[in-house]
Amino acid sequence: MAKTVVLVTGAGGQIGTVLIAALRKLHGNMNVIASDLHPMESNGPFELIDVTSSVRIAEVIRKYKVTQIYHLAALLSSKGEANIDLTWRINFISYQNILALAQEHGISKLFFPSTIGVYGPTTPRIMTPQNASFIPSTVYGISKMTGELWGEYYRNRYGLDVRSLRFPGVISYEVIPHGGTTDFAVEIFFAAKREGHYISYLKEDTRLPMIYMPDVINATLKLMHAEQEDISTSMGYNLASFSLSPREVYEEIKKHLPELTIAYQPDARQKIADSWTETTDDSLARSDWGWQPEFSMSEMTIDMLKNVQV
Ligand code: AKB
Repeated sequence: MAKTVVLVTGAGGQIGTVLIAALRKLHGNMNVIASDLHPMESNGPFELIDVTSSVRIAEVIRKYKVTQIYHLAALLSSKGEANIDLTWRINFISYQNILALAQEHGISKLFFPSTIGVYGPTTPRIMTPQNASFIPSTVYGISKMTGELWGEYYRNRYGLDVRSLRFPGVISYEVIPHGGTTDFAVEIFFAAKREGHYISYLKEDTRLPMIYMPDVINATLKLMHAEQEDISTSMGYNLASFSLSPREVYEEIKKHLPELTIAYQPDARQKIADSWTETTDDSLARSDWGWQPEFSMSEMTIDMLKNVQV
């Protein structure tokens, strides 16, 4: 059997930082190539890659004889609106190139992180189905939905094994995310420990789907290790864990840090959050490959407060 050699793009980001460690545990440090636009610490091979250069990606695939790709590099929803052309190039054109390279170089599996950002104002807000009316209102959502469709096309036309998840807002303590609409759910933990006060850029009752990092890693690895015949789609699987609003997470943290205070000053991100949904139906992920989240909102809160370093 051929050795598994994994390339991870965007390895310095919120998910990449933690996923790299999990993949290296599984496949060995030397068999997981971290790559990012900026230098980063790495206890294994690292390559500087600007994902908009398909020539550079091809070079790295050839150099290490890469067999699997996790393409994490992306601009998130809020930052994406500040430069829509660059976001389209990074989020979609680079992925389109990677699909073509995967086909050309016989890549055995490709992971594409999608997002709740693919939902839009016409999408049912409660228990969003796997397939519904998805008309995203951000370039981030448009690029990710197009990416999902392109991945499904490659699966149907060329048999490429593309796997994808629609991640909710990701909560973690290792790296503070920037440029997203769900960032408040991480920022509040750091602010709670540092200043004892948080100013939320969303209204108090804006509820969004969220997930804790250990469940992100579990879901990704479980999906990527599922038998190919159990994967019924290369579109992103809906992935649910818990939902929370700024007030709900504030009240949960307050149980442990009673001095915490909060103020609400909604900004442009409110409009993006309002176009997304509150809860999602992830029954397809559960029945296809046995998805089951482990962390509730209260368990996540306890773990975050134990681990956030300020
Ligand atoms: C964002 O807020 O843009 C991301 C996401 C939900 O995909 N965290």
